[in-house]
Amino acid sequence: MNLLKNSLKRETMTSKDLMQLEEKYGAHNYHPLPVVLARGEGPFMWDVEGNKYFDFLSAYSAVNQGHCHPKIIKALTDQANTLTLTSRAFYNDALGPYEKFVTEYFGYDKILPMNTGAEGDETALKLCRKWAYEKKGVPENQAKIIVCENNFHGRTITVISMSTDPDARNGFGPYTPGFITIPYNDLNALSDALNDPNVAGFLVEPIQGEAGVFVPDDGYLKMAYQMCRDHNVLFIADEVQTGIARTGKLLACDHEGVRPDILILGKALSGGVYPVSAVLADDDIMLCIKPGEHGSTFGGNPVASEVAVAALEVIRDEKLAERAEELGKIFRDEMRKIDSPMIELVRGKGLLNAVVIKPKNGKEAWDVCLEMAKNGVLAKPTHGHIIRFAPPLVISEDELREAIRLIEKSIKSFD
Ligand code: IF1
Repeated sequence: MNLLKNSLKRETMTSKDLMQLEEKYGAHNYHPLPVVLARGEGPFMWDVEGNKYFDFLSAYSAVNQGHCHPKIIKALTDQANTLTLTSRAFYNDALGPYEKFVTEYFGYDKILPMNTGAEGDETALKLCRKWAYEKKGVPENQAKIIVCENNFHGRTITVISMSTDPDARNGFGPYTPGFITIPYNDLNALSDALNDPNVAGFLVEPIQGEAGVFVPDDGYLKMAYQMCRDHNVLFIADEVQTGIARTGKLLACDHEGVRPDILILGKALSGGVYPVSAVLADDDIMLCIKPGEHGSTFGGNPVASEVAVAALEVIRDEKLAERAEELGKIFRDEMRKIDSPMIELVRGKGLLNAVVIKPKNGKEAWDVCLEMAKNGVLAKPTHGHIIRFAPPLVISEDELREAIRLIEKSIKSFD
């Protein structure tokens, strides 16, 4: 505890010292793996003692382009040395070019720039409600939005009002009204819910990330989109985690040829170097929001704009969607070959994958993750029995195969 009183010299501090600081001075809203990271490059990270790890979380799919990608870092530092923030009270010379670039890239009329994923979701909900009153003719304050059980859309009060996860929700009421919850991957339930004429939108993750990388049946998104269309209901895709090449296509909705009415992006939109999120829609919807009705101090700032353009160029130039598709197949094939009673199921799409762990002798997913960390692979358990595997998409095939060998060694150490 002396350490906490004396001057803090970061270079001389051990992992243990640094973990103690977080424990003492930080809120206890996380339970991290006991690894303290100090550097990252491509698919790798190093801890303060210099141990090297494969990153198989990618900051929950934010670092798709790899850690400290030189092109994105150059965009960040160049712009940071020039102009960082003006607010939207004035124009800036980076926002317009970014808006043109990003709308052409994803094929929408307009973008509304925000910072975090949760803000993107909040923005989409506001936009959907506004559209319902102005265009669909829903009576004032009656709009409803359909959401799915086991969703994850972030941490704000309204977003957790849509949640069915007790940890995310309990103790934070009262909740925002106006949501109808249906089971995920259930078209009959959607069909019933759509009969309510005040329904304005259907908000869905194309693959449920937090739920444990739950991939819906083939055709689910396409049918859901069609049903929404038939009822004049907006199909809103939260691609904060699944978007930007992670699942083997630019968007996970692309696997089924679905073009969402409202698209929410975040995380890898900046390659993980800066909080950048976005809501995309066509004029008919986006222009329902007028000046003064929504915004953010930081949204659309020059640094965010330049970083996002660079991050999206890297995705295209390095063909990261194609890589994710190919490497994802290898990952699932190789993981399914591992002969261990602890591997119950391997699922996923592209490089967004999960392994369902069957506990053995009291050892569960958390213990497997600790063992993997010891062997040089970082991944995080979710719901106690699932491990998510999502490396940066720039990982090479040889590196991926080496990581798989380390994962296999870790799991087999419990035999
Ligand atoms: C945390 C999970 C992942 C998201 C989708 C919006 C957001 C997220 C589909 C909000 C954020 C993160 C947040 C992170 C944990 C993480 C997560 F396990 F909780 F579910 F990725 F799988 N939509 N997901 O996945 O974005 O406001 O955080 O920028 O620690 O809460 P944000």
